[in-house]
Amino acid sequence: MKKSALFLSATAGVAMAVSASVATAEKWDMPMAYAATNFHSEMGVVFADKVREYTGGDIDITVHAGGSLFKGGEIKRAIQTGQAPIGERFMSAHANEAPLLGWDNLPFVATSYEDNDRLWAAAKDLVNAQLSDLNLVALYTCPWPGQGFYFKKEVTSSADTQGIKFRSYNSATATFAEELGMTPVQIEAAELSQALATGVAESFISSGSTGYDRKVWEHLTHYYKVNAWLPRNYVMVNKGAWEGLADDHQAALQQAADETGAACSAKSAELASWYFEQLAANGMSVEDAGPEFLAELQAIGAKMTADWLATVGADGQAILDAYNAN
Ligand code: PCA
Repeated sequence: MKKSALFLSATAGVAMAVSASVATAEKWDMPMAYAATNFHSEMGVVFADKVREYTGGDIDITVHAGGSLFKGGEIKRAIQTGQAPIGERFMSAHANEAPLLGWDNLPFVATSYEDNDRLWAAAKDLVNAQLSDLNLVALYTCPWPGQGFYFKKEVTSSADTQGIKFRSYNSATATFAEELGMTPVQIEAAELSQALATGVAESFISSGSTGYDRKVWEHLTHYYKVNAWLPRNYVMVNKGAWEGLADDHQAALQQAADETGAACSAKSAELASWYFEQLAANGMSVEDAGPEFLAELQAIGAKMTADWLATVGADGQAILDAYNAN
């Protein structure tokens, strides 16, 4: 029961308190950035259902997928400022503002779900402290499948990538593109099909998941598996909204979040190769990146990790040291 309902029960009697507690069931809008049919968004609905169940209906979350309530690029700000109490976003998209949040976008550092979990374990406390400074509390995180490159032609080395218009999703991918001689433009997944259709972009890096969601076979022909990193989305709550919850509600949300985070990770791993099958079934060539291209990507990746460490400093080194120690 909410504090306001308790106050009413003291002043206006039990009957009033009962109706007040029903009437004040907390309604939370939850903006999410990706397609409603994407597993991240479906898991958001699972989370909302669990929260309703575990709070006995006291907290009623409505998911708004596909950037329909706030666009992907607006979601964090909306939650920081309390325009929405809860929402979901791609964590490394915030690395331009808080470089530590690029921990999951380090090329070739953690290329499997297991290693990505270990890296998250090493990063979690520092990431949570950073988010707290941004007035946010992370409830759960969930990885995308490994990242590879989409093109509309065969690519065997950076000689083939010069001058290509590249859709980036954060500052690290823009850097990656520039190192390959491409021209980056940041575009939300929700606007990706249109950008490809109009020629604003003709290449991007992502998982098979986003290529599938956006039917990119309508515009592109080649996917090169690289598994460069497995970046995470996270569900975040406004810190004030979180601290204003009664202890039992906090515990209920955390339980729902822990269960959903685990289920979402498992779903991501389960779907990873299925997405590739769908790309191939729709006519795309889906192959491992060739040795020359891969060697170039690895060299760029090493430089990007070094740059990240130089920017983030001791906290970044502490994350990689802890990760490498176990
Ligand atoms: N899909 C998201 C982020 C990472 C991914 O696999 C996107 O391309 O926007």
